[in-house]
Amino acid sequence: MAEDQDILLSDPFPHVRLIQLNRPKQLNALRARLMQQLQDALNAAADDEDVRCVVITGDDRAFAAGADINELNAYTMVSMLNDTRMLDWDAIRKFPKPLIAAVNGFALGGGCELAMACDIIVAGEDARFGQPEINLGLIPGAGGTQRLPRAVGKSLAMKLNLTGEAIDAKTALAAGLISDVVPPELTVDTALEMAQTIASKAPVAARMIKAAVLKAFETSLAAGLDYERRALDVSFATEDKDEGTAAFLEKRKPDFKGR
Ligand code: CO8
Repeated sequence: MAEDQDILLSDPFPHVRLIQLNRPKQLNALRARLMQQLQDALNAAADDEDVRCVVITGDDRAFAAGADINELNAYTMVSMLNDTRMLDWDAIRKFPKPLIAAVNGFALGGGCELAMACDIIVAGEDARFGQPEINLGLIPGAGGTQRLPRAVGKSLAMKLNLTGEAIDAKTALAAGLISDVVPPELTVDTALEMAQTIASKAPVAARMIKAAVLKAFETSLAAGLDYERRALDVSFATEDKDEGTAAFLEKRKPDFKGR
């Protein structure tokens, strides 16, 4: 039954998978079970050749209000050391296909980190992004001190992490944290439309572009440019490159197969 599932899966358009976090009463707090189901869903989407782009969303009130504080309350340092949840976060980090977060309402703590682990964030005007872990005597554990400064710079990242205060979607857009702000009722549709556009492009190239852009955050410019060049060389071995260039010259739409 749907209520038993912490996440809901659907394929609303060809090649597009929608993952909806499904703990509305708890503002989609990321309990271990939800994170495990999310990992399973992403692994399945990664293995499914038919899936070319994935959208993760919550509901009207919250994308996710962070880790489940009931679980955190019971945790000790030793249980944290033994916790396998980081494997779930690794599955998100290593997900090879384009991943879009469609955020309405609260994206706090682990919820903000989950959105930031996606490749693109589309937000409703009512979205709120923040890292309130400091209010719990904790620090972020899935990128709040690492991805946030890379996205918005040191000063705003420090402010959010040290004050625990959230920013609205307009501020997040101006800071470069997100790509689009839309009326809340259009957030998921906008993300799905973007996903369809991405899914209509060459899938192998899309994966390579994702990997290359992520490299930009992890390496020197020279090493990143070398990586990009090698990936470009490899893209010339794909059937999609033959199809894409031929379609342009024949003045028709390309039909990419992901090969
Ligand atoms: N965990 C558990 N339950 C939650 C959470 C949460 N994070 N957030 C909200 N809820 C529950 C509330 O307890 C409440 O339950 P009930 O109805 O049974 O009382 C229900 O959701 C609705 O919440 P509120 O009544 O509080 O709704 P409000 O609109 O008044 O407030 C807020 C909304 C401001 C979002 C408020 O709920 C809040 O501050 N939530 C906590 C936000 C937070 O501190 N998040 C950070 C958590 S720590 C974290 O994410 C660390 C990440 C580390 C990642 C790596 C892990 C291994």
